[in-house]
Amino acid sequence: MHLKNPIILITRKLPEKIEKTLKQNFNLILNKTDKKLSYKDLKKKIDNVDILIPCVSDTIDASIIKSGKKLKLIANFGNGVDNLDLVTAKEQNVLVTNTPDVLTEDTADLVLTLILMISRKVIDAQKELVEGNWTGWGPSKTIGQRIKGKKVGIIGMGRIGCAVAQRLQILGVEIYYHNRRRLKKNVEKKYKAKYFHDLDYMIAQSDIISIHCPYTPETFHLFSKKRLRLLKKNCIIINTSRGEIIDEEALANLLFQKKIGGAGLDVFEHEPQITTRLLESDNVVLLPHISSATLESRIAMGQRVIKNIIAFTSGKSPPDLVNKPYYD
Ligand code: 8YV
Repeated sequence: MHLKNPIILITRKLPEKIEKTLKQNFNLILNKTDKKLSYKDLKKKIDNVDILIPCVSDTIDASIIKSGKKLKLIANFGNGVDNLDLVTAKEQNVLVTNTPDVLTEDTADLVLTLILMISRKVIDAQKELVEGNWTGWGPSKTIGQRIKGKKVGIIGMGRIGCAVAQRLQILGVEIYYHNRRRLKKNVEKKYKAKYFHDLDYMIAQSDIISIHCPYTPETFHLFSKKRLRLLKKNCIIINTSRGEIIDEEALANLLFQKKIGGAGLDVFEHEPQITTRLLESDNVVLLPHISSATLESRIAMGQRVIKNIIAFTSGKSPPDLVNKPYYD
């Protein structure tokens, strides 16, 4: 189906270059202030829209989708699609696309940053200095953990998990992984990664854990209060995937009581709210969901969105289709 002069709603401010390209080809409803649209506003604005470009900060539920009477495509600006009701989209014959691949490397870089920062207590060390408490070098000050030789458990060995494993190799760690499906032998060999079918067994052996699975009903609180208790006393846990995968309150309590080594979190269960106890713990690095926040990633994500829209409006199948229509 060719779609002529579609109206496109972009919920947030995208890179100038991307908005400019879209403007040359389509009728846009922009969000110049970048302020998150309220649920009510979004519902009203979507009424006459053919294509929606939402972000992770927008909850596109059944009611919003059904309010888009002309809605035909949701071209998500992001990889994860847990913010979208895929079932309703499919029922309403609304196609959904995402932006895979283009944010893999930047996300993996941030994982490495978090591992290094926490292992070497970079934040605590800097705090001592900037707060004027540094009295000079001391042999037992700000003692971190050596990374070499540690066991790193990766949960979800997809694109990002593999990119993390690749980077970890130069640090001389042992790489463990747990995945829905075991990787092919040659891929395991490439990343020197050892497969563990039993997640509990793997995490109980790991010194560092990094989460890279998508958020689905099955992975909600995958790290439950009970499972978190299996973590080693010095274990560092990294989450750049989705906050809902960890029981944040249970994790915050463990960190606060120093029952685990630390945490590097770029995502939270109730963004932008953060469990107070996390803020009160000193063995954490907490970031405001910036894993893919580089200009290069953002532009590439936008270009991916444009590619999907152009394919769709010219009657072709968009390359990054997440849900297939019933009539396929
Ligand atoms: C993006 C992300 O910044 O793509 C994802 O799944 O979590 C982020 O890195 C976000 O989705 C943009 O909407």
